[in-house]
Amino acid sequence: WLAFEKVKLYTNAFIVEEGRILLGYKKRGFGKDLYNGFGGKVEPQETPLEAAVREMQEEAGITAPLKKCGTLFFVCEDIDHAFHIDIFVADEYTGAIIETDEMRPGWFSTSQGAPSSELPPIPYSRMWADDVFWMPMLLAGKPFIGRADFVQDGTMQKWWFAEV
Ligand code: 6OG
Repeated sequence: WLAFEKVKLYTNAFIVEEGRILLGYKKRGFGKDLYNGFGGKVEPQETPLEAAVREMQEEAGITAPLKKCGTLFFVCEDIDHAFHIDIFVADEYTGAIIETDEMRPGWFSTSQGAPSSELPPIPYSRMWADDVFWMPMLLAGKPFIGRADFVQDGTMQKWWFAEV
């Protein structure tokens, strides 16, 4: 496992409803050109839940009754801090989904390979390499935890994920 010196708190949040999941195409910053949930850094005065709700509003324009469903820990060789990411999910939301400077939201089918769905399948090949390991647990409503270490070229070198 890679060593790290500091840890920073982040959030990542998803809407999952009626056989579909809302992902955002990241237009800038860390994880640019990848699909992900909505989220970012937890500010010093807020709880992870408060940060998750705020980031969902800022990046997708919607308000959701988010619930924590997982905890992830990432270490990147070229970044001096490790990422502790609380993962949240909601099965409803209010407001209208909007594209922002940071994210282009889109719906994807949660039933992999269902030919009847008009939505595209979850685009794992254009997501962080860890996502395929824990996304099935998120979709199944099972709480999860895990760690992944990424080397300089972005390859996931070592990982461990489990239901809790
Ligand atoms: P901002 O830079 O937008 O926050 N994030 C990761 N998500 C996954 N699935 N895998 C990773 O492996 C990640 N590293 C960071 C946390 C960054 C957003 O990206 C997530 C935040 O939601 C390394 O403020």
